[in-house]
Amino acid sequence: MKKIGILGSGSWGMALAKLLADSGHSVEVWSVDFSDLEKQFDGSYIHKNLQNAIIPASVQLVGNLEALCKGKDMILVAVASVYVRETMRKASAFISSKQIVVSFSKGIENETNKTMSEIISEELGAGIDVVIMSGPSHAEEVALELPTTIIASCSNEQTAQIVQKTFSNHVLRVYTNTDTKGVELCGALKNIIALATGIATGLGYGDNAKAAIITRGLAEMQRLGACIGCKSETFFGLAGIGDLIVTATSKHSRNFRCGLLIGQGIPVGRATEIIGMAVEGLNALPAAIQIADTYQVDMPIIRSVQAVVTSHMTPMEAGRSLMSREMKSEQTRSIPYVETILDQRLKSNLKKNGEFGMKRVITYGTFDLLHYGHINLLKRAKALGDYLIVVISTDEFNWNEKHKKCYFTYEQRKALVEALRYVDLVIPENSWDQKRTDIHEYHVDTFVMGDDWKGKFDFLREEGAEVVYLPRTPEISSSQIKHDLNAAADVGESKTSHDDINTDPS
Ligand code: C2G
Repeated sequence: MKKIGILGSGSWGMALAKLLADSGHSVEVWSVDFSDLEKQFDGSYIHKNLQNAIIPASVQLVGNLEALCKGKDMILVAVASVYVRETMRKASAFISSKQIVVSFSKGIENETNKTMSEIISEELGAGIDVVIMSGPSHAEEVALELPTTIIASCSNEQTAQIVQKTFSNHVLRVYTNTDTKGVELCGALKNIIALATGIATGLGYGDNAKAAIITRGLAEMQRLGACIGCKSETFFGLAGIGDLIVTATSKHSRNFRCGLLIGQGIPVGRATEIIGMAVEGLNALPAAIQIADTYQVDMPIIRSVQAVVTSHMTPMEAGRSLMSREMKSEQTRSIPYVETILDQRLKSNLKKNGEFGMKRVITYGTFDLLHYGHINLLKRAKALGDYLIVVISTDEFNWNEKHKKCYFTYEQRKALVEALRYVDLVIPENSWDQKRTDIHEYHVDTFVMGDDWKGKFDFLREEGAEVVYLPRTPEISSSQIKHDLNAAADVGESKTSHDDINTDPS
């Protein structure tokens, strides 16, 4: 049984309180409008937005933020995206690194383009594991104990598994994932696509249009995700297509319902008043457009929603403009195209602490006879940021500078390293001195090497990069592999020659 504090008493906060209390956990809920919260309940324990669900009497309502946070195993963040920063700033004094913070809020902060987990980490400081929970999970259905699946995403898989165990029961089936960037991007953008399907429905368009918007909307989400290092498979999972389906089609979806009203000609302000709760798609729009501009990503549906919401287009004009775009193949661009474009954009458009707060890590090596020592290094290097650049020594550099003759050529070593899921970009190492310029050209935040190089690259701190030396993996090295293989070959030869003596009939 865990002690759980929930920040936010809206539909999600209360549905989660019911789910966790029914599972036997100790649950407290905090709301900034505590008196309002008490009035809502007046002991009847039925939430105004969850009419058919009884919240267990064991759920405690708390007005004091410190009391809510102290002594809990987990703190759940279930406030609207626009209140996350302020709430976490106030709570930061009462949350320690021994606790797990679980974010249910979805969105991107306008001024900074940061996700909810980035805001939470910024306000709470490093060292606190933040797990993002996202997926096809309407609060209303969870509160009614209808079967639901959801993702628990964290770069620390073990922490995600703790949350998975805590939340899983006959109502909620939790899957873990480590692509936090992709899960949060999906959680933010799917709300905008849901506005679009609502607008289309409000215009009187049918299911065909809804399906088209969902399908092409997912393609837009995935295109943007590819630019900021998200995993493609995340978009085809619960946080991506799963959440998009329920949000873009369900009567429970505030974004869909708000879009419906707008499509019927009701002004945006009035439509949000009628919905009466946070419409996260509207909150996420400005940042989504800004990130799309930064990476020059083609996102016609999201841009059309922006045009309607800012009254630059009527819903009908937006619908017609989408239908009359230039004809295209549905086939996704070839990988070289994406990589070339991505490489150009990353080089030319990246800003320090880039859009969406992406942190870039760089490391150098020969990576000949790729082995688990190399992979351990690359895995840990990637865990220090969001985007890993690996600089591989060319054959010439190895021969002239390191006096090493590699078994695999540069191109072969590059292909092997590029195939690793931790690696986002591979570039050549032609000289010892390129590190200083690489840090600026690729806007690197963190330089990483195995600790056999400890102290050798501290000077890179002058270039504004963090320098990290990670413990080498013992017993394994490319030269060790070559030595062992040669020794085995010698033994084989001597054995064969020995056998020759035995078997030679002569
Ligand atoms: N490494 C490791 N554990 C091992 C072997 C290697 O952590 N058992 C690390 C090294 O410390 C290095 C990286 O993996 O950070 C690549 O190792 P090598 O391919 O041996 O690279 P090296 O020859 O050290 O070249 O400018 C820097 C050089 O290019 C580094």
